[in-house]
Order: sequence, then C-alpha cells, then structure tokens
Amino acid sequence: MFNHHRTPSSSYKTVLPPQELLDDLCSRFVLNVPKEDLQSFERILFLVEYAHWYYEDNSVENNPSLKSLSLKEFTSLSVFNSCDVLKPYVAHIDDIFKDFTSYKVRVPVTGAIILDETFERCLLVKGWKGSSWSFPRGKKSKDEEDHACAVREVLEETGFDVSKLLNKNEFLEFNFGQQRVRLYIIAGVKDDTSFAPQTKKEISEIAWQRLDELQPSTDEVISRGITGLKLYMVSPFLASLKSWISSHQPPMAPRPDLPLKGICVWKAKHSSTGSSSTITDNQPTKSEPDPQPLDVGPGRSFRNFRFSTAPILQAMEASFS
Ligand code: M7G
Ligand code: MG
Repeated sequence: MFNHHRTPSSSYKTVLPPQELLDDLCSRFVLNVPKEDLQSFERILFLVEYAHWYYEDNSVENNPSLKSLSLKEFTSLSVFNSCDVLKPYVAHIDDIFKDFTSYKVRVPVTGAIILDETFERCLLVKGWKGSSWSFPRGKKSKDEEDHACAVREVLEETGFDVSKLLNKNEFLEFNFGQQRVRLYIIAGVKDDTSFAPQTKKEISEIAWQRLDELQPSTDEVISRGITGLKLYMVSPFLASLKSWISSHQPPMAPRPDLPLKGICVWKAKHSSTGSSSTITDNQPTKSEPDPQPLDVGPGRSFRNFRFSTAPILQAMEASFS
C-alpha cells in the first residue's frame, strides 16, 4: 500500500483516513438518515457514495497526505468497518458492489436536450473522469417525478434552471438495456446564457456543440461525431431530434458569424482530463451547500453515535434472503 519509491514527501496522498474521520462521515451521511433509507444495501451505498464524495472533495483536498480512495475501498474502510452489524459483510463486498452497479444502471435517467435559438447547437456536458460528452441528465431519486429529476440534474450539472421552460409532454425517450432515458426538449435558449455546474468533480466542461458535428448518427450508446467528439448516449437521440427540429420553427435564423466548432461555455480549472478544445470562459464553480461542520470536540463519538441496529439488521436480512 505504501510506495517507498515515491518522491521525497513519502506521505503524499498515502495516509489512510483516521477511523475518527470515517466514523464522523459515516454518522453524518449514513447513520443519521431515516430508517426507510437504510432498508437495502443499494440505498446504504448511495449514502456512502455521498460520504465518499465529501471525503474526496473536502477531506482529501484539504489534506494532501490523505489517500484518495475508490468508493469500494472507502466503503469497506468506513461503514463496514465502523459499524459492528455491517462488519461481517466486508467479506461479501464484491457481491454487494456487483449488485449496486447493476442496480444503478436500472435506475431511470432524465435530463434535457437544450437547443440554442437557431436549433443548430445543443448543450452537452463532459464527465469529469471520462472524455465523452452527454446531454445533462442523471438518475432519478427515490419517488422523484421524471420532469423534477430533469430540472434538478440540469441545474446540478449546468447551473441552468429549466423549470419554467420545460413542457412535460415534450420529450424523447429511449431504453438502453434496462435503463430508461428520457430527455425533455428545451428549445431556444440564448447562447450567451451562463452555465456552471453546482456539483464538484462530476462535470469538467460544458459546451454548445453543433448538431451537424454530432452526426453521423448511429444507434450506438458510445459513438464519435464526425470531428471525433466522443459521445455517450447522444447518438440514439439524434434522428428523432432532427425530425422534431424539422417540424418546429427556430426563433432565430442560422448565425453565420458563429464558429463552425463547438463553443465552450465553462471549463473546470483542474480537471482530470486535459482536454484541448477552445475555451472562452472560466467561471468559478458554485460550491455545494456545506453540510454541518465536523464535530471535533471531546466526546464526539458519543454525541454522533445515533446508530440504530434494527433497520440495518432488517436490511441485511432483506438483502441476503
Ligand atoms: P452521479 O450523480 O452518480 O450520476 O454522478 P448521475 O448524475 O448520472 O445520476 C456520476 C459520476 O460523477 C459519479 O460516479 C462520480 O464519479 C462523479 N460525481 C458526481 N458527483 C455529484 C460528485 C461529487 O460530488 N464529487 C465527486 N468527487 N464526484 C462526483
Ligand atoms: Mg447526479
């Protein structure tokens, strides 16, 4: 685990998080939620994912010696280690993760196809880790309506509020395996609108991409536009989008003054993917609303300990029966 061949500062990003920090994150993000949210491993893992993001985006960022962890590593170190009832299941972490991953791809996704005033460009976002572009979209939360999820995800990923522009009946929908993806068409958005994601490390870039650059459309989930743009879950929508556009009048005629390339409207300062596209603007990322400050006073373990074993046990039974 420790790489002794590293550069002079050998503790750089190699220190595992202290158990106290993990316990604090665990009690804040996971153990303090209502019982009904702890009814299955899937729901528990969604909560652990929030704790993990907080760890990566705040704890690791503020402490350069702390090791960056995968969600799986974080999960086995945190919840499954600091919670006695979950401890025995560390051995089953591979299966638990397999279930979680397959559950995730079954959660319906909604989002938006945002068109500019000429209907020549659409707004795409680039993921933080990969290099592909997709429409702003994301998984539905528990009991969330399709259009509400689209509004929330577009707001989180682009900072743009489509709630007043969204028509619940105007959408394109496809199924990818077991996943339903519904995208609402939001047409005629001004191209000087400002965009910036509200989440950290989810989106690395936002751009108006020319629809004709996204062609040739294939039905592939992963494809490339004619100029080499890598696309994720974009192509299958293009044919229906084209026919929608041909039956609707854009509010503005084509703009020959605009570049024939995509127009970047936001880019992260330090993204993990060093992309080379043209940059026009660099707005600060709005930070997430900070959760309660960590309780660091003496006796915190007692104060934070609100763990009730009954729902966890029930969840275990449900998951393994
Ligand atoms: P998601 O919210 O799971 O997907 O985020 P969805 O919006 O399609 O429902 C997709 C991916 O973005 C995650 O698997 C993470 O890799 C990354 N990501 C998303 N968020 C909100 C964060 C975050 O707050 N912090 C970090 N570090 N990564 C994030
Ligand atoms: Mg999301």
